[in-house]
Amino acid sequence: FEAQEQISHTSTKSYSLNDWQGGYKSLKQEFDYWINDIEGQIPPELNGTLFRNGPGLLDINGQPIHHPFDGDGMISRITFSNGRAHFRNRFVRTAGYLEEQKAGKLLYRGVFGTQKPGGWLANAFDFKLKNIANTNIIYWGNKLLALWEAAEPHRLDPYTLETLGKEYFNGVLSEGEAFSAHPRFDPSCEFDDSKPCLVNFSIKPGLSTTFTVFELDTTGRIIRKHAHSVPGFAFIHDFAITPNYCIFFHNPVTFNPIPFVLGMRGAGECIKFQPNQPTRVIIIPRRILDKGGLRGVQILETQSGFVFHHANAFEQGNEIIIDSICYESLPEVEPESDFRQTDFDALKPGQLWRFHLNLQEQTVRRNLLESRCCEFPTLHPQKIGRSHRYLYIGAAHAPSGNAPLQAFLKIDLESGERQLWSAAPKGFASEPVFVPRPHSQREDDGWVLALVYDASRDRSDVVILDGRNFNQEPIARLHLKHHIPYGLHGNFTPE
Ligand code: 3ON
Ligand code: FE
Repeated sequence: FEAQEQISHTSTKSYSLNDWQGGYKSLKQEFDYWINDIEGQIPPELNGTLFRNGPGLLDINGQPIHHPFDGDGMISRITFSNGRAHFRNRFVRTAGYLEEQKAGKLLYRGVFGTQKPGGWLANAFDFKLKNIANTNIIYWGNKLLALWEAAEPHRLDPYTLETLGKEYFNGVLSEGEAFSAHPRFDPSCEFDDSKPCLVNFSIKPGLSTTFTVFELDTTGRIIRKHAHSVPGFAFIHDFAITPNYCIFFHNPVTFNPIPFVLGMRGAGECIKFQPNQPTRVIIIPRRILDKGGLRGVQILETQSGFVFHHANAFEQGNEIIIDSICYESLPEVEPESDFRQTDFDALKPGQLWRFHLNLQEQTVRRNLLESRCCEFPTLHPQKIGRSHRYLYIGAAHAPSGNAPLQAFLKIDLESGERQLWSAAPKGFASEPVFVPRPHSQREDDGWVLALVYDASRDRSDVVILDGRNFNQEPIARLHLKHHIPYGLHGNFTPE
């Protein structure tokens, strides 16, 4: 036992917890400037805007929040234009953000355990949700929308990032109705003369769960909406699409609302992973010929596991193939724990798996594609719903074990080749976004854009990596004047 302890003490890590923690501080200031501190050169053909969303505040006027997923949404906008780049960030002026900033204190409980001061008595029977608009940001149908999966989108001005109000898509969404933070962009929709469309969903949890699927045309109009009810409580953060199907992973979890009701835990802290129950894969046809009901919906079973994010799915013969980041288990968010003290070694890593869903035999077969700890997969936008050769993913520096993201990994599914660029020991990674080079043919011909927190300077960089030569030093590294707290998702809008 003593020998073992010594090994774990002397083993060198690619990061220090103290450096990692630096990326989870609030950024209260809103900036607006041309980026002048640049290493390398911004490709002149890279024109457009990278929008990013994520928690901007990790405290409300000094009162720490319990989990980063409870942080108020802050949008960053990096616009590339003829070799130059401009930065701007703005908080989404949600009703809750404005109220709390005015009061100078926490007024809302968060889903992931943030509680109002005053103990459980001050929190019991308070079911109000603060729509924090912190998870994703998309530009679709001439609208810039900040998304949070449990409520409606907020619309922002794409240039100033001013909050314009909540978006109901001409009354198709009702007050408070959810619109998930993980829409998928179908580059060529078979039902709409091969025009692009946006597919999204919402989850209404309960004893049974209602899945609603939305499809929006290029003008931003909701042109298809259908709902399906499935037995059991579900926590579903993401999904995947193919030309004909939506695929959801119904993770094996149970929900005990009592500690939430009594003010002792956030709703998200009442979710318990069930390692001995199967994952159910729910396949909903995108076009329901028979209106409503469970008709056409297929449910397959596979091993237990927890999936937040899917990389992509496609149809092949009788199968749907789907690549997803799967965790062997999901730790509960505990009221007494502090995410700032995360013991990475005690947690299971997310790993990339391929699932073959056989619709004929109604079976699922899975195989591990990548054992390195990874999260936030992305790919060429034209490959969404189609078979893909390359994936780009945020990854740990070390090839095994669980650790914070410090690198980016390119996976070539055809040759098996891997390319990795690591920002360790002082750099911490986030979601990569792939931007195709204009008029390119090859699937990996483009750039990968990402924010990297640099603990050595306590600031963040925008890195531009070459999609083809991914293990080389970045083409450009844009040094921002400040840090950006570790974020969630974003998208690139070409000029
Ligand atoms: O009954 C409950 C009601 C409710 C409103 C059920 C419930 C818990 C599902 C729910 C709300 C869920 C929400 C609001 C979920 C929000 C999730 C979120 C903001 C982010 C998820 C991120 C996932 C991952 C994998 C993040 C990884 C981050 C890193 C690797 C750090 O850099
Ligand atoms: Fe996500």
